[in-house]
Parts: sequence; structure tokens; C-alpha cells
Amino acid sequence: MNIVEGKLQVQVGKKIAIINGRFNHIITDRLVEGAEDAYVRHGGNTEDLDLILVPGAFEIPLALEKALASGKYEAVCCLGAVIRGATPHFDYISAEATKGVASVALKYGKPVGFGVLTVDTIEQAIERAGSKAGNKGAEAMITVIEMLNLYTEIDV
Ligand code: INI
Repeated sequence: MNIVEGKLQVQVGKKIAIINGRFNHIITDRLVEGAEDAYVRHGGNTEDLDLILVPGAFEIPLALEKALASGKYEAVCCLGAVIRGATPHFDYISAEATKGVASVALKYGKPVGFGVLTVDTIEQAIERAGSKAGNKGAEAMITVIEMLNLYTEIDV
């Protein structure tokens, strides 16, 4: 059996963007750090890495659409943190961010990482932003690197 899978090695010269929501930036800044660290430790050159900042997770899908439409990026890593509050706002923002990112990724057929936390408490967010549950920004970037290599291999 032939196994086809992407390597965890950044391809030099292929530009990647991180899109990060500033809302809950105490958390999302840590996700960006994790993503950048993962990128560098897998052979990336930070000159090929752009950070696009948006106000919150709701703005991520359209920024993603524009980033991919520009043709500048081979892949995008989306980061943010949606934390449940006392109202249904959380459900609307997290649903729009998730659906929007998925549909833009399918439209462009390029690797898109989803490192947007959707959590009930700030403690759960802290756990996933560089403490006991790891760093979801780093995980999302590693996924982007793997999928970019996989698509390079299987695309015609
Ligand atoms: N944006 C987030 O990224 N996380 C949140 O937890 C959040 N909450 O809870 O309100 C949030 N709201 C802002 C939203 O993403 C938009 O920026 C805002 O509605 C303006 O369009």
C-alpha cells in the first residue's frame, strides 16, 4: 500500500498568512506565538509569514476570502478565541466563524487551518493557549504545513 501524506516541513518561498482576531487578545496573542514558533521550528522563514489582524472572530472569514483572492498566499492559518458569555452571542459568532472559514477554504481549495478556540470559560482558553492542553495556534499551523505538502503531492 502506498501511503500519501504531507511532510511537516515548510516549503521555502511559499507565503503563509496568519489571520488573528484581536478580541480576547490575551489568549489570541499566545495562539499567534504558538503558530509562529511552530512555523519557524518546521523550517519556515518569518519573511514568508504575514500576520493579518482583525477585530474578532466574526471578521475572520471575509479577511480569509480576501487574503486567498489576492493570490499572495499558499495557505492561511486562522486564529481567534470565542469565549461564552451570558448571552447567545457566542453561538452566533462561533457558528459564523466556523462555517465561514470552512466555506472559503472549499471555494479556494487551499490549506486553511482553524485555530479558533470556542470555549465556555477563560480557563479553558488559557489551557489551550500554551498551557496544559497545549497551544491550538501551534497545532493549526502544523496542520497547515502538513496539508500544504499533501496538496503539493496530490494536486495535478
Ligand atoms: N469576538 C471574538 O473573537 N471572541 C469573542 O468571544 C467575542 N464575543 O464574545 O463577543 C467576539 N465578538 C466580536 C465579534 O467577533 C466582532 O468583532 C464584532 O461583533 C464586530 O463585528
